Amino acid sequence: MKQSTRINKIPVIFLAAVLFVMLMSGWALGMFTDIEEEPYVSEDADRIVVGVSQLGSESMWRTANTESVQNTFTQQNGYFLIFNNARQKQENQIKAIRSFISQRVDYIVFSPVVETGWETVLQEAKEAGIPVILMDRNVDVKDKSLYVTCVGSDFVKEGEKAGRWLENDLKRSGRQDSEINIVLLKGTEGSSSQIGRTKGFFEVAQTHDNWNILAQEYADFTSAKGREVMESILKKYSQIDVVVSQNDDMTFGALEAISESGRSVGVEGDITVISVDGTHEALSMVADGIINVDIECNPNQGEYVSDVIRMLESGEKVEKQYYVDEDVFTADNVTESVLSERNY
Ligand code: GZL
Repeated sequence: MKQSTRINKIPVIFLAAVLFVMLMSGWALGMFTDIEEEPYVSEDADRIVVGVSQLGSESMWRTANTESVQNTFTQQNGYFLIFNNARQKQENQIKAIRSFISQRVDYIVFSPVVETGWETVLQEAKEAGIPVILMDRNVDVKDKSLYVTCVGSDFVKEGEKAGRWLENDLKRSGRQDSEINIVLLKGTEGSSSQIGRTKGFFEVAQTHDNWNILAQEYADFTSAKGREVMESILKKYSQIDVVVSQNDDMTFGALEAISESGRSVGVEGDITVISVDGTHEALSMVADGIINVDIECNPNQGEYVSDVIRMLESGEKVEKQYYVDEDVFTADNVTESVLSERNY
C-alpha cells in the first residue's frame, strides 16, 4: 500500500507533540471524564435517554444505589443510560449535568452531594427543556420548578426514629432519668441526609434534659473517617453511653476504634450503638447484638425513578416528593430471611 508521502516527511516527534497537545486539550475540556455510556446505535432512537450523575462511591449504601440505577435503566427496559460518578465533588456533578444538557438527554437524574449551589445549572437544564429528577438527596432551591420531583428517604423521620428508639430503650432498661452521654457521628456536611437525620434526632433529644450531647462531628459517611473521628472522641471522653452514627460505614469505623479502646458495645456492652442504612453487614451485627438498632435507608431507588419517568412519558401528574419504604431493625426482626433476601 502506497505510504502517504506527507506523513513520511513529517518528523515523528512533531506528530507525537501534536497528538499530545490534542489529548491534553481534550482532557482539559473534560472530554475524557468518566462518563460511562454504551455505544449509541441507530435502533436506539426510540429508547429514553437518561443522564445520571451519581455523587460518588463513598459507602456500601451508595454502591447499592448505583446498582439499583444500572439494573433499572437498561436497554431491555427501554432506556439508554449515560452514567457519571462525580467522586464526591459538586463541580463534577455540575460538569456532568452540563454534558447531559449538551447531549440533549431526555431526563437528568442526580443525587446532589450537598443541598446548595445548584440554581445555575438547574436553570440551564430548565431552559433546555430537560426534566430533572432528584434521587436520594434533595436540593435547597427557592424555585421548586427547577426539578420535577425527588425520590428518596425522609431523613428527618430517620433521625427521629433513632431518637424514639433510644427513648424506648432507656425506658426498658430503667435509665430514662439517668444522665446519658451521647456522641453523634454525622455524614457529609450540608447533605440532606446529614441535615435531616441531625434535625430529626435533635427534635427528640431536646425534650430530654438528661441527654448530654458530648460531641457531634462530621465523618463524611466513610468508614475511615468514622474511625478517625471516634478515636479522637474516645481520647477526650471516658464516659460514653450512646453512639449515634448516621450511616453503617461510619459505624464500622467507630466500632474498630471503640474495640481498640477496650470498651464494649451493643446489647450487652458499655456503649449503645445506633446506626443508619441497614446494610447486610450491619444487620448481621444487629443480629449478633453488636449494633443495637439500625434505621433502614433504602438504596433501591432506581425502579421508583423509572416509575416516575413512565408517568411523565404518559403525561401523568407527579408529586414533588416520593419516599421509599423503610423499616427499623433490631435483633427481634433481623431474621434469616431478612438477611438472605438483602441485596446490599
Ligand atoms: C442516604 C444517603 C447516604 C447514606 C450513606 O440517602 O444519602 O449517603 O445513608 C450514603 O451511606 O453515603
